[in-house]
Amino acid sequence: MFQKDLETMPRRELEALQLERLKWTVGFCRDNIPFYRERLDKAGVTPERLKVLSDIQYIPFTTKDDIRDTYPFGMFGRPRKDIVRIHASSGTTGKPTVVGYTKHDLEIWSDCIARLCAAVGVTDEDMVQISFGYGLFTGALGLHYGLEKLGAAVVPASSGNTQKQVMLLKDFGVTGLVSTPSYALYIAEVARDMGVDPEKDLQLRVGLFGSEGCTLEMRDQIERDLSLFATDNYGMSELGGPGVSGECRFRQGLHVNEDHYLPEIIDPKTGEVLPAGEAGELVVTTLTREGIPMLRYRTKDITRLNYEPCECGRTFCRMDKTRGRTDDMLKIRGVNVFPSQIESVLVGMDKIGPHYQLVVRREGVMDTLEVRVELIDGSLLEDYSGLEQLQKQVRASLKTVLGIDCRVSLADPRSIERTAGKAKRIVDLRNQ
Ligand code: DLL
Repeated sequence: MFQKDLETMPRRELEALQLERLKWTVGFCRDNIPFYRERLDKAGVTPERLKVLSDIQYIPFTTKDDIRDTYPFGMFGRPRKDIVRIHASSGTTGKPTVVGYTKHDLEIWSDCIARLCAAVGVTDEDMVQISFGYGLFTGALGLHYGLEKLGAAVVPASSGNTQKQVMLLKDFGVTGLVSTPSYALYIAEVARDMGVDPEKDLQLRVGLFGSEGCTLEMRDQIERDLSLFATDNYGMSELGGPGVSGECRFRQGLHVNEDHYLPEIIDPKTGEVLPAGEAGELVVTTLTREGIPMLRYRTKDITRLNYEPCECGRTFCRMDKTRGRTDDMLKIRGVNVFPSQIESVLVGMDKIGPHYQLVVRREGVMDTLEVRVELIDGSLLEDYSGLEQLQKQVRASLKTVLGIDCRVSLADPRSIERTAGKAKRIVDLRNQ
């Protein structure tokens, strides 16, 4: 463990530390950020009023719109001279949400990342290739400094130029890979095309994946394709980036770095806090951030928290792999459908590849769903009855899990776009 004393702190002590830090954060926000001062005054919240952790419920939520409305630096808690790094969300439309870091924030960020890397057994003997795009995106630089802090050698490959990625993995004898799960699959595909057999020709041991969802089925496929042990890591720009939570080697949920992030689960419709163990929207309060502290930030990600002790000895609670985002949930003929449910059906099915796309259309007042999957073997396109049979089979499997019927189209091998970052799974044609 990278910081064993902190990572295994008894829960009572941890909760006392969280309360102390929550009070500090509320005081810091009131003193330094006019946006928060106004909100907290209106709600009558002062640090002194927070007697127990559950008093957090009196603090109003913060949303992405709040950050956008104060674009670019209106939520910063420190003057410009104390900010040493800027990142921004990967949002493709509108203004990005901007985050700033003080030196202290960067130190803590690296600690949080180093913990997650150590939790999968990364050491100073490892060489880790970072195949996230370097830039405003938090993924690459976040992992970069955390891995260096741990003493691992970093190969800052950035994303794209996939043949070169494979060459570096092979020639350098890289032992760890950092990327999105979908890009990892693509790297494996290109490696095969280049005649590189990951099991024999590469020395990859671990993969730290994140930034997008990855079902267990997809994880199995990545592990098979790249011959490594994969973990899931979660975070978001508004909370500083990766480092909020990640899996240990037991992979029974993602340990939240609870001394720096206080998680809650709420009912996304009512905003009511849900009891431990229930699924709902994750809300996170930062406990030590100065650059841009967040009070009860609504992540829109759906998950569940588990406070049972973990076999690894860490006392930090674990969040389930996220089920999806409240804004990615599709409502098809009245039934809620998450892309992750579809992924769990498709990935690993015979004859079809792991890449897929979901096309949503509006027909009348109903939304309809078309699931596009790729054939592994293009010659099946000539075998009409085989094709029809496969289509039926995919459709039936989807129906069993989703409870609704959807259209299935089988596309040519490799016809679905590959990306070096987050995969674009949903094609929404509803407003066209
Ligand atoms: O994706 C930060 C990050 C970088 C996390 C590298 C992990 C590794 P954003 O671009 O702001 O930040 O996107 C945040 O991505 O609200 C989730 O919906 C989704 N997301 C991030 N990690 C996971 C994950 C980074 N492990 C948004 N599983 C979040 C599922 C994830 N979804």
